[in-house]
Amino acid sequence: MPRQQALITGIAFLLPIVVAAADLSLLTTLLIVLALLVWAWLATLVGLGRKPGEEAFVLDTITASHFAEKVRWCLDKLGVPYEERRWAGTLNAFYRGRTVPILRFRTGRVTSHIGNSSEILRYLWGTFARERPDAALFLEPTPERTALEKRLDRYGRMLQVWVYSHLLDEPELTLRAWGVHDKRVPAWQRRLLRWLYPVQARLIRRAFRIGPASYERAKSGIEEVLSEVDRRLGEQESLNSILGDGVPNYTDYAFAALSSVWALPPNMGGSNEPLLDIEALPEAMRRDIEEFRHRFPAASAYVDQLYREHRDSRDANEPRDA
Ligand SMILES: N[C@@H](CCC(=O)N[C@@H](CS)C(=O)NCC(=O)O)C(=O)O
Repeated sequence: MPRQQALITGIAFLLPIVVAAADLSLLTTLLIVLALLVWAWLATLVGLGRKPGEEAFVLDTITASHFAEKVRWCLDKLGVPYEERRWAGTLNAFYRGRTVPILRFRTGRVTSHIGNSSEILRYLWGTFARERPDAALFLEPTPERTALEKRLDRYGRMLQVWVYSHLLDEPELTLRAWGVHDKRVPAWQRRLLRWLYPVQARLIRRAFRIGPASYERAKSGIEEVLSEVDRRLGEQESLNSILGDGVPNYTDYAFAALSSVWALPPNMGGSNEPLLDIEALPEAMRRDIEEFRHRFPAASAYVDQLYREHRDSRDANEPRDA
């Protein structure tokens, strides 16, 4: 549905150009407008007519989004079926004013949606704590967990600054992360993204104020969180949970998912190969990654362990690279 609406809106925007270029008559133009209105109306009716329960959850994502990975991981752990819809990176933010992940679900006859990974997790807890109490226990938002989650969300934002500081001057790598080779992203978006790259890169630079000072701030903020996690894990006998709960909870999955930006696990997003090859990364980025691994061995071993033992290759058989 959202893609169909985006398509109808796109056509409506392009229509004046088509009318001028093809010198269409008033009657033809009116008929096209009428057809578009009927199409939009039918799409709405089909949505209303769909039985509740069909397409229970739809998760909007982009190829490389550590915040989307956090929600995806928790949905997988919860064991609820969902359909993932991948968009090309940056298009949602700068042309629709939305970030991913977005969770869409049926509430009665209508479809509702929530953005922002932490709010999505609260919704899942609210819904499944009663329906599947055992399976949902890892989502319980205790005060300790929500306090850690806030710091982890800041860590996620600092990682965005860090990764873009290293990658924006490497269009091919950035475009790969934004999904130009990902067959699950619609082909028209992948093509559009290639054309728009210089604009998108500028917008990202401005949005995150990319520069030497923001890079330094982000890197030291990242190291602060890694040091805290490393210390907490070091105090425990086994690597089971940052907060010492004995078994991983959603903050552990969030930490690993957000860290996937530098840990580059082979099965990020339930896939079966790393999104970016470490050897292909800019040297300064590789140096930072080596430093994170060297200075924070328990934290980085924990990310690897969680990806190895708690992350399935859910969609390993789906087509991925074009
Ligand atoms: N606080 C938000 C942050 C989400 C966010 O920054 N998402 C990025 C991807 S990691 C995004 O939507 N980028 C824009 C886009 O790709 O269109 C959350 O927790 O979900």
